[in-house]
Amino acid sequence: KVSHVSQHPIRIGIGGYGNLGRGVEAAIAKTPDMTLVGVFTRRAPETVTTLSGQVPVHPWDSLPERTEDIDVLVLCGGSKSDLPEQGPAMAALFNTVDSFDTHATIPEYFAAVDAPARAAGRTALISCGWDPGVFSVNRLFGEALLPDGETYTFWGRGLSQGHSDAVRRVPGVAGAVQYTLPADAAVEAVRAGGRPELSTREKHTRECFVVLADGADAEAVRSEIVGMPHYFADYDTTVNFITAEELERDHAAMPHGGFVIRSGSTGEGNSQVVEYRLALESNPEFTASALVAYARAVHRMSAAGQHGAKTVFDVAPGLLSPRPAADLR
Ligand code: API
Repeated sequence: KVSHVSQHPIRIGIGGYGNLGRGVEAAIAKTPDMTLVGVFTRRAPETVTTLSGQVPVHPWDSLPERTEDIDVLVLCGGSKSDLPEQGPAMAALFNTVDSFDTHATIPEYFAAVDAPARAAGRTALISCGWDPGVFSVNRLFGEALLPDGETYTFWGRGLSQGHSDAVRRVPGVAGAVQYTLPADAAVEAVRAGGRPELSTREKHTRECFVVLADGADAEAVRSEIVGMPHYFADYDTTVNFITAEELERDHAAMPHGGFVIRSGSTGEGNSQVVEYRLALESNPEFTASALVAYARAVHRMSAAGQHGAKTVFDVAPGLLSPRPAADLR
């Protein structure tokens, strides 16, 4: 804990306690200026064990009674079915941060969260994490600094939480993980300063490992996965069926990463390549680390009267730091 941090730590609530919720707990343990009020869960609270064992666990339905003791509620649910419901409802009660990551429907999700947040005088930062989130900011930097150029995002090889969650919600699926694989030759061509035109399908492939529920029809499950809009329809996807033991034994780690590359030119054609790279041993812990840094900014923006839905583009970088502005200067 450092001395220049305010004596009043930012009080954080965790909404939902899966991989991301655990990551938020771990991230808060490493921040000097935040304290964890509790975990809120739709499961029976006594069945939830937190990492530290020290965090109180409360029923989700008790959240409306806690509006005075939580500065920022970090929503840790999935984009497929949790956040579309929880995001707007919680933005009417709390300042929130979430990691809504269905890129194509971010505009409508923004609108759904913005109205209740404005009406309640709350600040709701949506679609934060690393992509969308930190990668989005790096794409913007690349495009603003090098207007004559192309932007490329490559993910993986790694385990996408969003896609894994979407597969787990397919009827007949008892467990699943999804790996995103970048097309290595395309990555190298872009790094070398090329500007190839690459379709969604040419940049990545997707590989699923699925445990079927008892009596489920493998072919029906496979076709529902590969045809899923936003998640798989635009990619070549392979689905491998495995046992629950294999899922646990071979797929417990959750690595991920990737690159944002802006390949551009300035002046009379000097090539300028900018790359931002992530190599992550734990995708959810890094996503949670981003959510926690942005929760600090949300707390400050709310105190400054900047209400409504926000995205990472609306957050000044200095607000992410626990260090005061004068110290940063
Ligand atoms: C992928 C990326 C992962 C982005 C990170 C995060 C996640 O296809 O692997 O769901 O893990 N869209 N949104």
